[in-house]
Amino acid sequence: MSHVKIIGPNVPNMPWQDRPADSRQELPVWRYSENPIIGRNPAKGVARIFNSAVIPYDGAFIGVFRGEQTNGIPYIYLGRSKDAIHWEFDEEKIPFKDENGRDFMPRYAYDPRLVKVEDTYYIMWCQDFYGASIGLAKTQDFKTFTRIENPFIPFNRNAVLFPRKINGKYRMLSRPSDSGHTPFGDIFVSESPDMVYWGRHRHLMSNSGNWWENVKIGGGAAPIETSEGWLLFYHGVTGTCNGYVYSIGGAILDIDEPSVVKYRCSTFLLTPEAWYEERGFVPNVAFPCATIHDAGSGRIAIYYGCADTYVGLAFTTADEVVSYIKEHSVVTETDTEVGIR
Ligand code: BMA
Repeated sequence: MSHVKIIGPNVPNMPWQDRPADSRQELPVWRYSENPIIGRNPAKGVARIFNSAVIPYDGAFIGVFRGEQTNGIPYIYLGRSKDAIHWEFDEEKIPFKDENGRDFMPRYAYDPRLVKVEDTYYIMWCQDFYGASIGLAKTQDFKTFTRIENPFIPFNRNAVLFPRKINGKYRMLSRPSDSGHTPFGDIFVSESPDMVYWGRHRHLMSNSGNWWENVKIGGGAAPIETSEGWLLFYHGVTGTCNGYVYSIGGAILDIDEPSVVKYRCSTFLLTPEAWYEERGFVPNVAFPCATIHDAGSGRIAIYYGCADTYVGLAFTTADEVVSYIKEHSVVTETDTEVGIR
């Protein structure tokens, strides 16, 4: 019996696996036993797929996938699946058009997110705009993809749209950064009346004193609306003598004023421990980009990039993860204030 309600559609055909009986894990999130769900060389001309986003569509599932081409340049590919575990990818890159109907192909495109607001699906990713910045496009049928103007100036990464308007406005998380492997970074939330003009920027949360997220943080999956507030899975990064380590964190944001953090988990929810998270092109990366969740059962499947090489799947329930976040919550002034100075 679920106490924390997910507000949204029922998706009874979502992927699911019960927590293994022999799990010694105290954390509320557990890995799919058949991970990684997408292995190396998954499509023609694509060496690796990771950091990708999926969504229920037309009784099945569709997704936007970061495909690292064999020339080393990342781009976004469309994939389809009946069970959200086994995926087939289009051979061609997503054919964006601009608003005048002209072909548009970013020089590179990575870490896409896919979010439905009302009857439109929005894709947001990182691309070159005289420096790394956010690219944005919309589609209603996954056949025509209209690129909308870049929402923010460089440098910025990790854009994540909320799945509904809040007080009549679109809201988007992003992480202002630098031109390289940014050694800092907080999450901000911006609003727009029309997906074109963005403003009323608010600070959401900073990197924290928690060791696992003490270098930078960035938005992950689109926030999930629940009876406790917006449930956000994000990534938190720490630095070691061998490079960055990316873990998955969790927070609950105020439903009407999402720049206010109600609860923020002081421990990670998942950190690189499995071979496919520890070993790959960039070791020790767990990078969440999407969830599929079912309001009826409260089940949540988290899609995350593993070691910049694979896609992994992990599970939790709204009840378990929200209670855990609340029990382990530590919030500071920069979390709980509205975030304008
Ligand atoms: C970040 C992004 C992610 C990547 C991560 C680890 O800066 O580029 O795409 O997963 O680094 O390499």
